[in-house]
Amino acid sequence: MASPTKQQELELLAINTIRTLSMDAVQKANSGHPGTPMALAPLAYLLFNEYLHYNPGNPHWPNRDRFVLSNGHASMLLYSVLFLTGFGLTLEDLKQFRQWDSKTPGHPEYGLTPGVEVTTGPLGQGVGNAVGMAIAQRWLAAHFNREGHEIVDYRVYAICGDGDLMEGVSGEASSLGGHLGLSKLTMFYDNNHITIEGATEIAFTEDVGKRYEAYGWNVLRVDDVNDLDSLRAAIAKAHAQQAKPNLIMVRSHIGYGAPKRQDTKEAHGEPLGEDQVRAAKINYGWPPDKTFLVPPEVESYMRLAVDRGAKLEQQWKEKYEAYRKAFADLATEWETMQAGHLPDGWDSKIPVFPADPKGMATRESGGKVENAIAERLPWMMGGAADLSPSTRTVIGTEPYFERETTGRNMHFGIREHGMGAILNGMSVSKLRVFGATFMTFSDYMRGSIRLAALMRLPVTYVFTHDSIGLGEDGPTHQPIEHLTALRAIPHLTVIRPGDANEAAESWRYAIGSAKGPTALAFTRQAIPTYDRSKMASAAGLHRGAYVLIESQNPEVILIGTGSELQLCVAAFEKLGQQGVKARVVSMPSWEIFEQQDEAYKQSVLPASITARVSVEAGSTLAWWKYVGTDGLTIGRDDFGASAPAKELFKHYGFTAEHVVEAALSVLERTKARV
Ligand SMILES: Cc1ncc(C[n+]2csc(CCOP(=O)(O)OP(=O)(O)O)c2C)c(N)n1
Repeated sequence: MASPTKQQELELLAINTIRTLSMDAVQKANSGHPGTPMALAPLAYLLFNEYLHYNPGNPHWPNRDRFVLSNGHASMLLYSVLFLTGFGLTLEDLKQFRQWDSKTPGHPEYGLTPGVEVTTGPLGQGVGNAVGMAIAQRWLAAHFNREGHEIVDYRVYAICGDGDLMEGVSGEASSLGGHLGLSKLTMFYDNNHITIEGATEIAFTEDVGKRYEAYGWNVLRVDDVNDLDSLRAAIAKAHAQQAKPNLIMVRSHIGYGAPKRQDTKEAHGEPLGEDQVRAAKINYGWPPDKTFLVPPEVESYMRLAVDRGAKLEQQWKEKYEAYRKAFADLATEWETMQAGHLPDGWDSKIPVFPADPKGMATRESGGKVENAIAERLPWMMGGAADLSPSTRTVIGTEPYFERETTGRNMHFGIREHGMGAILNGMSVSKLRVFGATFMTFSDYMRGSIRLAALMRLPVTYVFTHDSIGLGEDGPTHQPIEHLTALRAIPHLTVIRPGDANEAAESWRYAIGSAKGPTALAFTRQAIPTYDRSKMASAAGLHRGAYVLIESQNPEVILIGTGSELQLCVAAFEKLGQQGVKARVVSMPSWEIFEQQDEAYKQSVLPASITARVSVEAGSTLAWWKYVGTDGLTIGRDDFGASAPAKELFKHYGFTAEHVVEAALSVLERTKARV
């Protein structure tokens, strides 16, 4: 074999720097995952040094290539490379791996570490995110590029492991990615045959390559991750075709170079121990007693990325200036979108719904409002998991996003979890996105919703059929605990509007005000549209809860949400006829209400009125927070049944009479105490 060239020696030195920094950081933290960074260092080196277009000086440069580390436990791989390429991480940051307040947490976190495109760790999600990013890339290119003015031409790269590809969410997203032919996406599969419990053979024996071929991906194989030329050849093949997403299956050896750890499950998630760290370093030709060693020639070589990146962005900026001159309106749109702002007048078409005792389902009113916003918000995009005729979420004027077309409607297929992860990838790409399904299936996408919340992404979920009120489909389809479970997710705003005008405000909030994801809970069944000249304005929704209607000096408060608000209004009338003074509070969103100041909260739910009844067709578990120990909750803590909605409501006590009864009983209770 020919002796290595100077360049090859430098490359190997850089790769071993990535390896040893990762090992040392894990060892110092005495916690983390050393094995995969040691194995994948050549791939990360190659991508960041030869392929990815990025600017460390501006990690937000809009036309940068995206990189997703779906196997987020290998975070040190990414941190080492981000440090070496000059993203602003310091050696000290690496030494603080997994420590309080550091920029190098256990798993990569979006918004915390420059260069981290998405939060990963829950396996499989990153694959969905990458598919979403590739969808967004294609849409943005189609929408903004003009002949001779290609301002969007980036690629999306991802690395994933066995765990990612065992998770269902990655299969869902990959299936859709293949169907759509997302050729700008190149994903590397770290085929190392090891997971936490041992060899993958214990639970994962399918032919992954064949599976991905069946999904419609271009599958390539590299026998040894250390063979940079083979990697280069595979990437060249991937880039040469424009019909399919690429899966490059790369054989690697976890814990590479550590004599007692290589190819073992222990290498996955345990620090190597001082002995094995030393032994691996000796194998790499590294000084065994030096820690966090960065050879100066490696640092200056890898830091070339800074100048390279600045030049790339500068070239793009020149291109963009020409674009701006030629297409001023599009450029304004692009800049507004990139800044995370909304176009002027984005909400000017939102309808006001006239009072109507028969009313309409909030899925219906919600659909009209969504369309009114989409008309004025060109980068709003979304779809349903094969339920759009029921969720009413199609943007009426738009084609679909398909292999050959780039409309704003998506067919996600029956893939709720995949939809959730894809939405996150689209959202970090600056699109304003929504995804719809029946509320009961929000469970299927919960993992992705939680990550949207963790990342504070302004994704909107449209969850229709939001209670037993969906009727005949029965208990499998009737959400019970879902509202409570969704409310339990930090930074997710749940809104359950009580009539068409609240539905309008709920969308206005989701697009205009939300600082994270919003779940909109819409009914299947019609509910009355209130006469707002006689009741408070639906704009009260923006305070989470508000007094809808009341008698002077009320003694009892009826709190309702969604379809049960009408029961509170009816009970209010009946109580009035009996001389009982009540207040009806519409409480579409707990989260928004919690953000109000104490004075406002007290004005809606004064401590002095402890006679309170909540009415919501779902779990009562958390309602005690608002009704207190004197109060009563009317809800449903058991599964529903298959029957017409009206009958279910009657059987389960969702009637105005029952609300009246409860109100009288809490009043009696509180009066007895006085
Ligand atoms: C959804 C989810 N389930 C479980 C885990 C815990 N977990 C972290 S890594 C891992 C094994 C991953 O194996 P592989 O992808 O082969 O990673 P490698 O061992 O190659 O680093 C598991 C089960 C997780 N992070 N996410």
